[in-house]
Amino acid sequence: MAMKLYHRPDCPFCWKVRIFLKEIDVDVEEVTIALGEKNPDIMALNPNGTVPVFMDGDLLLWESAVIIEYLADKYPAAALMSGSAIERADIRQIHGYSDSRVGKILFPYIKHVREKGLDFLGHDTRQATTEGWGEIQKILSERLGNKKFFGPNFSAADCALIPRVTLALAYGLTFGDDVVNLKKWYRECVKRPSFLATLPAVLPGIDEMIKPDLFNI
Ligand SMILES: N[C@@H](CCC(=O)N[C@@H](CS)C(=O)NCC(=O)O)C(=O)O
Repeated sequence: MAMKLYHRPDCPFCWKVRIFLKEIDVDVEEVTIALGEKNPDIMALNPNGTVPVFMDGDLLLWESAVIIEYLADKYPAAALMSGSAIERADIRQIHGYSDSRVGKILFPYIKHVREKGLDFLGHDTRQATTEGWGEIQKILSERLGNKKFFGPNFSAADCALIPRVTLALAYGLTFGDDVVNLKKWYRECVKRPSFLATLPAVLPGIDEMIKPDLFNI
């Protein structure tokens, strides 16, 4: 039986899984959900009621990090979770940081801009986002050092971070001047076919499609 993915195109958890699926080059049937939609299949399949929801035959998974771990185990040749025990722990750590800390900092800002636009952004959200986003970039840039990617090669951690960073930029945040390593990493990532093939056609609250020059950083 084919694999099936319920997802929302702009959801960073779903987008991460879609990039991963492209990287391992497997076919998956996609069911697309709109922002705010309470899809009855998802409510029946996932006790948390969230996307992504993934099926592979009889297997049903509803946590994006678990989906990624499962696919990495099933398709080890793609080497998205490769390297020594230390390197693999590092990939998992950055993946977790992306899902938790990065998501937590960016979500209130993106939700606000999505619903009300930049003009009405309150002082507290602006300050928390500016400080948090600055700290995140610094930490990630330092973690990268001279490496091209967050793993020994392109990895699950990179899959997780690309949507987060792209959403931050698309909703109006910018890179700091001093995060040279992170900018270099991003320039590499946006060239990848897996990124280009999974870009959402539209982002809620943004009138136009994502502009290609967004990635000319
Ligand atoms: N821990 C979950 C989080 C997934 C999640 O929060 N998805 C959001 C979209 S980005 C969602 O479905 N929200 C709908 C809702 O909570 O009703 C995962 O990693 O899969």
